[in-house]
Amino acid sequence: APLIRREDYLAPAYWIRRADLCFDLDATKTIVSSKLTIERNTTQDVQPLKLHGEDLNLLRVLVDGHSVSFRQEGALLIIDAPAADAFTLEIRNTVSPEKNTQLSGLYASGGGLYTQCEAEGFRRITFFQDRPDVMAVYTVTLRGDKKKYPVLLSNGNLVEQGELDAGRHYAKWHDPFPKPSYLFAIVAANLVAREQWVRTRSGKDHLLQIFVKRGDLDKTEHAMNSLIASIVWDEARFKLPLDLERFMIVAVDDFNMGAMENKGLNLFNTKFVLASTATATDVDFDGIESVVAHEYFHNWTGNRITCRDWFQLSLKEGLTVFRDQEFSMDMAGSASARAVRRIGDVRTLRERQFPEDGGPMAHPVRPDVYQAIDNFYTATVYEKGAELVRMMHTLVGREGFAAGMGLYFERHDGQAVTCDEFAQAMADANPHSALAQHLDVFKRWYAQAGTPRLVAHGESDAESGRYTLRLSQSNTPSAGQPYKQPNLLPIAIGLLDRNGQPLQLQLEGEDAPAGTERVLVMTEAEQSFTFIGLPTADVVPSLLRGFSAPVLLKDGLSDADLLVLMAHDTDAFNRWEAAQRLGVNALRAALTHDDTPVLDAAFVEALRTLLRDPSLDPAFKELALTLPSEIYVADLVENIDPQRLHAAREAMLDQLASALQADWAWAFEHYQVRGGYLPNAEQSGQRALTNLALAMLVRHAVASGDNVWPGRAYQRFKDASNMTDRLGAIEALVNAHAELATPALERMHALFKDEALVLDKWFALQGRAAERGGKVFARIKQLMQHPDFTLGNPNRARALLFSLTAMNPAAFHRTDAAGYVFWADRVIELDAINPQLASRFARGLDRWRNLAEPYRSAAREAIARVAAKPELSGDTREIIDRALQ
Ligand code: B3K
Ligand code: ZN
Repeated sequence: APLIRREDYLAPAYWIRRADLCFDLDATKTIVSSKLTIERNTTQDVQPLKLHGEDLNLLRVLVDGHSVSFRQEGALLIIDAPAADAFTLEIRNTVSPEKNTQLSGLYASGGGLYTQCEAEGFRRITFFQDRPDVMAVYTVTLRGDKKKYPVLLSNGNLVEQGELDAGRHYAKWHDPFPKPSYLFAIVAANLVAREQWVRTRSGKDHLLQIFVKRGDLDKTEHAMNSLIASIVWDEARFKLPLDLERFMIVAVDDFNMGAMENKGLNLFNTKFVLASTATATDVDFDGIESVVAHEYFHNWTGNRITCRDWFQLSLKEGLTVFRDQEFSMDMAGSASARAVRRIGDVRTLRERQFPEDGGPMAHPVRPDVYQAIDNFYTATVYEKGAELVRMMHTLVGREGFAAGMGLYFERHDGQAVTCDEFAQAMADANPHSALAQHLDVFKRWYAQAGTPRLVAHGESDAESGRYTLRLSQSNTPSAGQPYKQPNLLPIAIGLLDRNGQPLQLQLEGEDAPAGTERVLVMTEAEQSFTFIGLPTADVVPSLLRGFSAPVLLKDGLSDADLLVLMAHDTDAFNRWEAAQRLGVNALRAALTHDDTPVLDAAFVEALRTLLRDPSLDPAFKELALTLPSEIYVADLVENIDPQRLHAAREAMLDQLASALQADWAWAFEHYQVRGGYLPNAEQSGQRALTNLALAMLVRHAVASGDNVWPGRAYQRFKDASNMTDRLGAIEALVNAHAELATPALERMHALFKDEALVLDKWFALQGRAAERGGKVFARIKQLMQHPDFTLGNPNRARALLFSLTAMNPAAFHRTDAAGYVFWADRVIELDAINPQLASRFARGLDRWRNLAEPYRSAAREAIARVAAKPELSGDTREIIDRALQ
């Protein structure tokens, strides 16, 4: 496939102002009649009109009602010389939804018809200038069998509906907001809706609807509550009201990602809509809240102001992730619950985005080049993009940020713009901020790939009471970027004395101390900051509080320093981080020395103290008492041996299970939730901690041949009144390889055989189970043959396959290479069905160069075997080629 470059951007040669579409719906063959009102872009010379089309069967083309000469060249329909500067173009074509296993364009799922158009799916419905800067007003008529498709939906408002002959009916929708084609959607299916009217601040009433299959209605309450909360929040925090008379969410079983923000008609993976106490975990409830919010927030950041071209994807995605993160923090409430959310977000960033930025798919937040845009819906564009927005927020403050958003909408509402325009609005609204002063430096974050490294070195001078912090930053080369310039880093810091007391901060040149925390702004490769008036020379710095910049920090703190931070830091993030770093240090040591891996006594005691500390929230304790994941550590170490890492971490878990046994038993009892299930931050923290405690207790019991805790876990699994406890209990059994794991798995399957989303969990928990002697991998291969397994449903495929490659390094990376052989076979198999899903899965070996031998050579061989397949899709081809580059 050709490379598409950002620098080649040209405005379109034609504008499509209106699109009148009519669908004669049928799963085998749907007829699409399109009438487009087109104007030539008169700022350019006259050029041919080129429309995108993919997998379409063309029936006819008319210009102003007359036939016209046209040609088809590859995936383009070209009309060489349209007669006038303004004309109508009528096209008729057919598509086959039931043959569309890619789930992009118009496709069938469970008897209904659904669309997915972002990024380039609209061209799989009809011929169009399928690019985000072409915005049209859509009027859509849907005609179909009334029994099969009682519900007919599209964007905007319903303007007409009625009966037709032969048991058919129709509905006509009009969306008054001009929109790019990627936001177009239709649904034709047998669904029912939960409905709710809400009044926004201006006094307008709006209808909210959540469409699901009959029988799922009782699982939509949480999604509806999340939607209402999102509407209220966006109006309160950013003065952004709901602009639609009707806002619809439709849940669909077969969906390539989480959800899609089509104007007024969001389509959702059922996973992010349906929840009941019996079937969904706290994590699921949280996921629903944040995805519903994310898609709703896109209505302004994405739909009202959209992207000029796909290189600007982070303009809407980074900003909208930031907004949904802030929303979830505000919903969580307390300062501690906010910190817990921040820790979760940083974990995601470091486990997904950092490895991406250090591997073959490394790309800037605003990429310069791509082959298949679907490959760039990445952790970098989303999560790192959100960190860029968060840094701006840190630099201009909460009020300044709101002002920047205000100016952004004032300037660009209704337009398709670039990342530059967002940054400029933020800077212009805050002219005295460090962001405005160093805007060009800040914008390097959009342009440079790779995770910057920040090295900090502190020096005290006892006599003068000075403490000098020397900072230096660097960034390693990445593809196409041999040299990198320094970034603007907002570094939130505090200084503690040896007893953990916060010290007043006064920089050299300042008249008086200004509190115990501040943000240093670094813009150069090397910079020093000198604090004065310190009462002690024994200073422990707490740097990068709240993870104020997405960098790899090396501050040279000793384990003793980290123990001080872990016990006393007022910044909850850094308190957690200190515990993680002690864990990382121990794991690193285990990888370099041959003796039995152990955690040192002081660290174990510090963990015990933390677990017992009555002033800390259980959610925080659960995070602090969880050792750094194998995935995170693998990214920090070169030449990684996944088997050794797994063995070391397992040994340390055994040690923690045994050394803290009495404490785990105490925590398990002490933090039981009493009273009915609520999916809130407080209760979910308690459940998370009791589940961790139970896992530790079962682990220790199985290791020492004791049956009491496994028996209790099995009982809890059987009797649990909610899915979080049930899943926690069965995972404790499965991960410890307890004998009772087998009957528990059988029972869970029998209980939930008709609940697709629970079956996904059943597959996933086996896919990510702690490996022991190859048993887990063998079971995964066996589960491929299970009657409930299918590659055709993305959730199911992800549950089993992605759990292995993305979450279970020890089961995947085997010395006999069987994991890689399995991976290659599945990439090839999946690619023939669903290229977008396959290219995601293909990324499972992104970091092969970081592996030790024999893994590295075997991984390379597997990738090369996939590369040798001539029939690979463009999506998967790009990933595989980059992996080998
Ligand atoms: N914008 C969509 C993602 C579309 C992915 C296309 N391959 C969902 C979201 O980010 O909200
Ligand atoms: Zn999004």
